[in-house]
Amino acid sequence: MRLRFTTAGESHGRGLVAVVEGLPAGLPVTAEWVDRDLGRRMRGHGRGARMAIEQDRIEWLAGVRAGETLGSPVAMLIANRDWESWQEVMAAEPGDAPRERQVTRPRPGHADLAGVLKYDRTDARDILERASARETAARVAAGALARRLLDEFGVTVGSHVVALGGVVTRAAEPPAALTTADASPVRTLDPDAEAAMIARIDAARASGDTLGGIVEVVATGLLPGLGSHVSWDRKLDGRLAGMLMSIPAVKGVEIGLGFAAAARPGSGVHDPIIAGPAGAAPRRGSNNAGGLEGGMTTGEPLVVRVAMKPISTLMAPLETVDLGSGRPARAETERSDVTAVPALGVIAEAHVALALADAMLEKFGGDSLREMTRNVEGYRSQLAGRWRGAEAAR
Ligand code: EPS
Repeated sequence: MRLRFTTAGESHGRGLVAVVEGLPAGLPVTAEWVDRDLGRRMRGHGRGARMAIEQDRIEWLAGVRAGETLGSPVAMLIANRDWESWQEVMAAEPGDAPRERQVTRPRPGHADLAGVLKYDRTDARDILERASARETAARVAAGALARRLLDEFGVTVGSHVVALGGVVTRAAEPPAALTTADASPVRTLDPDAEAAMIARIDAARASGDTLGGIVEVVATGLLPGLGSHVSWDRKLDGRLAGMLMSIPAVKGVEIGLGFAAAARPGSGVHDPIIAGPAGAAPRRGSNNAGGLEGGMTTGEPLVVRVAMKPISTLMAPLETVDLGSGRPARAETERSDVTAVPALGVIAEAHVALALADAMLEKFGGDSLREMTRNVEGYRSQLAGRWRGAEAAR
């Protein structure tokens, strides 16, 4: 990987940290740019009380000077405002771990049980603090820097919700601009579905239940040939799917037609290659491939769908076992969200941006933005020259 990132931080600890390494020097960045995506992640009908407490924004810790990256690792801090109420429970220095806020009744579907067994903990808080989807704020901050790099090359990444709680949208045009879906409280482009989704969320909240759904991410402005067919770990579809499957509660990823392609004959799946005017690149008759063939971008929009299960903290809790007594119990009811599907779109965008920026850096390299730009321009003219050459040979 050319673009590496890691995060640290517990949900109710002091804050979250994101470290991004591999960005070229000279990339203009501002905290405002990163904060915009952090703000988008916090919204959405169905979020819980925590989002009214937090006001996620970054503080630069390293790697940026006078509004430009230095080529060194970029470190960002997102403070947890809620830390104020959790300082004692989450204190780092040695001492008796406070008994209040202990979690001993693991929630089915959460990391609680497997985590305490694996890490030999008695309090599932030691697990859930890190397993909490709060950590995705740091991923979104990292993704915002990747998006900034893509932006230099005309690549956009947007998303919208296509299903929530069983309500499915009518086939919609992919979002033309990043912010199109942001106007909707559930980040959907279908107004009828929007009303039905909101009603489902309100009903789920009333009955102590939670909801999952599906988001679609679309990236445009891509050059053909990002990723590679030559080795399994260089295929861009695998890299994208791996990243997207790492988002908490995600259970499925589809590219283009996805699972539906398996039921169609080849003639109904593959996108015809149609000759353009003399000297111009050919175009595709459709984009069922979702912008990827042979593990490489085709130059068509990248279309990826991500499915999220319902959040595992139910206010009407499921059956579990108390870790102390081994006896049957009702699962823990931590404050949580009814759904985070609208936020999932923003988080998935961040991962798609990170995967694409990584693939751009792999192909075009460069220690500075200027060097990378030169390399991109060189490839663009090489591609244009190919079709001009073909015209001459006609
Ligand atoms: C989460 C529980 C809730 C959510 C949280 C994820 O937090 P809390 O336990 O503080 O009420 O709000 O999401 C975020 C804090 C966030 O930033 O997305 C969980 O248990 O996963």
